[in-house]
Amino acid sequence: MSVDYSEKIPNNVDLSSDKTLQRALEQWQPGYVNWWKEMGPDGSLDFDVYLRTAISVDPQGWAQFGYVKMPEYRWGIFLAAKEEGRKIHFGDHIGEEAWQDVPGEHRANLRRIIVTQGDTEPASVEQQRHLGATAPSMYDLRNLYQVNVEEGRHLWAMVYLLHRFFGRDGREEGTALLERRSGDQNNPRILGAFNEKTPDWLSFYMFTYFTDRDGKFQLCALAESGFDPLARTTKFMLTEEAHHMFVGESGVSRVLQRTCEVMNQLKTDDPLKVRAAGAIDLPTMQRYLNFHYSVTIDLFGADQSSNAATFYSAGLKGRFEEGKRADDHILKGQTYKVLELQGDRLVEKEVPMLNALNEVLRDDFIKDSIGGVERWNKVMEKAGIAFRLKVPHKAFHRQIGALAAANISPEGKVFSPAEWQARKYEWMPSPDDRAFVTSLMGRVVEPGKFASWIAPPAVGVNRQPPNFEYVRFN
Ligand code: BYC
Repeated sequence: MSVDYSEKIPNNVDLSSDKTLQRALEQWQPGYVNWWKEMGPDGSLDFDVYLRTAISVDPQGWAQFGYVKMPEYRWGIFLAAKEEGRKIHFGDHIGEEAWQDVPGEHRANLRRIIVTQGDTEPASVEQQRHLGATAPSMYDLRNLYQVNVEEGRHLWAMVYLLHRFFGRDGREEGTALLERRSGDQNNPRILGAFNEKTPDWLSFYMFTYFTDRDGKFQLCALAESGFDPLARTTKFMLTEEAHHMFVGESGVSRVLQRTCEVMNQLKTDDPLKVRAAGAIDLPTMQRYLNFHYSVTIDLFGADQSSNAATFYSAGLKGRFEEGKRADDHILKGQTYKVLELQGDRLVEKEVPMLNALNEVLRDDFIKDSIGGVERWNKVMEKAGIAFRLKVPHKAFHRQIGALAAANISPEGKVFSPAEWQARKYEWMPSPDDRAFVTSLMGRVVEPGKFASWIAPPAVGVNRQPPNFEYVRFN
């Protein structure tokens, strides 16, 4: 499964044996590079960046590190190895051979899933494009660029599927993916969180912790797909996603570590004193967490969705770790609990599980997210500080699904719309919080130096020493 780098488009799918497809993708390629130059990391075209590139899709052998100018990064098409005799293992087609081509009756739904997934990838690059100007260190700058080039490759992964399996409309969707823009009034990205700004590095770490984790769960669900090429491409994408979540988890952890150092040095828990010392106070960390968590759990869609039921029963999108679950994998007649607002109370109600599969995946995500928040709390515990972070109630600040109409506090209490509005900046970053965080964002890019508000990482990328030159600015 090694990658052929002699081709214009590196790939492990024997692209040269399908000239029509190769030509179509080679025609899309310059548009992609133009998009990168216009919407990719600002002012970085000439930098040499210490990046990893896939050399094979085997778990051990895939990363190779070296200096690359990002517009010349070898984006390409990598599918995980084919599993011979693979069968569809959930839904109405359970037990049938996995599809190597798109079944006609599921074409529209599959295209929609692939386009939605593909749309998030360039969106995140657009959201992050100005962060290079305020990097807290050269190490962090390099990690940002690594995340960005890999999101670019994830777009390639989806565009390959569109071109290879969806003919003309697939090619049109491929073009449209380069035309929508994050936050654009007239032509926005498809999902809400991908039209929010990522204006500062705290937002970036929260985004890569929470929102890239939505990526993990959605990709895991798609890696179960009965449409084998989708399963194989998302399997490989997951190996890249892991690094993005690491950037988020370790980033937040380093911010907390620095804050705790300052609190202990000054023997204070007064947010204003912590801020005056150039660190980010813990209540502000909680408010950022509340915001990113709530916009991310919206990405799982409505709590009851006939689309979700169709995707599952048709064998297009499974559950997280579908293969490890001990039930009938058809789910007809089963139920699941979702929340509903009744008067001034949130109550649980049993609904058909097939319709609640967005909620099932959201709940799996929530469990996984909490794990990392507990690891963050260990930083405070070790420093002897009593403050603990926690994820807000799942009904807090929702815009999608039945709970969008409710006004819920992070503790899960129901408020009137006016009360909720009056208190929202206790719970989410206020303009003042954002201005403070922005004020800390000066650029620190000398090798081995770090901004005042973040601790250095425990180890360097690819075990490089602390003062390693990750980016050459030329
Ligand atoms: N914002 O029936 P519903 C990643 C729409 S992240 C705006 O619940 P469904 C990454 C919905 O489209 C992973 N609109 O929808 C992370 C529908 O619209 P229409 C991305 C929303 O289909 C970081 C309507 O509301 N991958 O990879 O069950 C960096 C009714 O909703 C939103 C995927 O999402 C929203 N948040 O569920 C880079 C996987 N939510 O048709 C990358 C593919 C829903 O009525 N996508 N709507 O106009 C899917 O599986 C599904 O499309 C969703 C939505 C789970 C997202």
